[in-house]
Amino acid sequence: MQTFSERLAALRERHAALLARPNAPDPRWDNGIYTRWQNPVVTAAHVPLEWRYDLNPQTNPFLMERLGVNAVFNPGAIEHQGKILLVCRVEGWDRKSFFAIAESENGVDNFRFWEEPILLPETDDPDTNVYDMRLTHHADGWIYGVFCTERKDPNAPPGDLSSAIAQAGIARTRDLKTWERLPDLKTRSPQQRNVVLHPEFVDGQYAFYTRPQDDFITAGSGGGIGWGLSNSMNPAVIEREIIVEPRAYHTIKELKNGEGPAPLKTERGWLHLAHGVRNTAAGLRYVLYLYLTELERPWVVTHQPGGYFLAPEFEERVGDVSNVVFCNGWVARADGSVFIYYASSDTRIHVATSTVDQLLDYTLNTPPDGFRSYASVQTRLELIRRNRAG
Ligand code: M1P
Repeated sequence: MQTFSERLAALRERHAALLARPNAPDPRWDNGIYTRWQNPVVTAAHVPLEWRYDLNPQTNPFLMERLGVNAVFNPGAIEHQGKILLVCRVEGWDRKSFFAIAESENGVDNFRFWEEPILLPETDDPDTNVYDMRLTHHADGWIYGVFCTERKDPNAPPGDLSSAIAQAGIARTRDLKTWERLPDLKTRSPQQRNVVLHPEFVDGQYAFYTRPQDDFITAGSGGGIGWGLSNSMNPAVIEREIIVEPRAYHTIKELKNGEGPAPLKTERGWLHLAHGVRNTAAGLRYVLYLYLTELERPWVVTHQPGGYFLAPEFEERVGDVSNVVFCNGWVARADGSVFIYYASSDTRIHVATSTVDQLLDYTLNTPPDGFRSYASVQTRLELIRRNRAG
């Protein structure tokens, strides 16, 4: 039997090997739109041993994991001082999520967590759970993190221990180390999730993409991705919310949709990444899609390719919540490359790489959804006949 120190040495060796593991494009994938990478970039196993094990042989002679981590997923992403930083959603064995930063030089491998997770300040109404931070480096100079804050529904009948209220929490930082908590966003909707701050002022105001919803899970009468303006971030209050990117019958976003990361500014407009959800006999299926909006009026959609941009593939299909891909972080670098950080099945984080040129080509030239099988065949026939005429 191994001694405490032998086991610890073996654990450290395995952990170091995982962190140092090089990544490479996945040879199973080639759609010309983006490159999938072989290995997940951050997983629960990447979390430092000091965060999970009591490393003292006196208090932990069996070298047990005392505070295990269940999953690491749905990261916000930013380029900061030349490095790629992911503000990961780390979920403990106790189901509580918290935020922790993992850093990489090249954005595709060697992600390492900073020494400690973020101890996010609470408001007067403490959050039960926080997750899915969207990072926005705003024109006002601050880096904002807008995230979901979840609390038990105070009006739930006795015995109902599942009903919850989701709202948008807001924090800001300049260095990603010190975080100032601001009041939660106020809107007229009973619940909000997937709220994202637009990077620029619009009509001199802060602008938000929202996702109004009737209850914790279903969007209900909340018709899709919304848009609203606020005079201030402290507090942020949206008086008027309009739906700018609606859900639609028999599409990938029939049941729900939600804005992903803050949109990227391109020559042709604001490029958006969102998720769409539909119901199936096997449960909800989450996929990612792109759309483009006007530069001056970021709430006006100009192009929307039909169907999905990225769906769960291979091992991505299985996890805590299977058949899900979700993205709330991407990074556009000065050389035109784009790193898309997406999570699969609420379990681990992957990267897909592309360029602004490729993503724009895809968004501008992929035919929109025709909403009927007949229209889909017509679109496909046009392609087939053009190719045959060659
Ligand atoms: O479980 C899939 C996703 O479900 C929620 O997204 P939405 O609000 O669009 O349904 C979020 O809780 C997200 O974290 C999760 O990945």
